Amino acid sequence: MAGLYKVPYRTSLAKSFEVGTVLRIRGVVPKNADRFYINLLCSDEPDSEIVLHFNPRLDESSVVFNTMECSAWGSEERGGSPAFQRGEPFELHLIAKKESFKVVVGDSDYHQFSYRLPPERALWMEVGGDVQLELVKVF
Ligand code: 9QG
Repeated sequence: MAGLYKVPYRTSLAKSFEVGTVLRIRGVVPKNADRFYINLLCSDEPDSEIVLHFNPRLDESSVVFNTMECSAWGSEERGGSPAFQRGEPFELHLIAKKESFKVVVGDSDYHQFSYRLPPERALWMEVGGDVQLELVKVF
């Protein structure tokens, strides 16, 4: 079933993702999902650097965090216990803290991803892959 937002969903941010910014996303993981991603991007160009690549992998029961600088992926960091499940709705918050992105899934702190690129370099965001997207809010 389609979500309220057409995926891939890409939008420019009203202001840069500086410390204090919160991104709230609600969606549903389709029953046959393998992977989806949320990218915070420096630009709308195809070779944009990626300040945060947040990549739930149902096919690996884990979540990969990474950056892309100069068209190359950095080293992958993985979150702990599986936070997403096929066929289940989810809500997550990506919060720009002083030194890291804090990711909260549902009511639980899930992971802190220390900055490799300054968060305020993120001016665009994109959600893609196997996900039904119901709500995107930046505040
Ligand atoms: O696999 O890992 C994150 O480290 C790559 C994936 C890639 C990222 C990357 O193929 O997939 O998750 O843009 C891409 O190709 C994304 C969706 C070593």
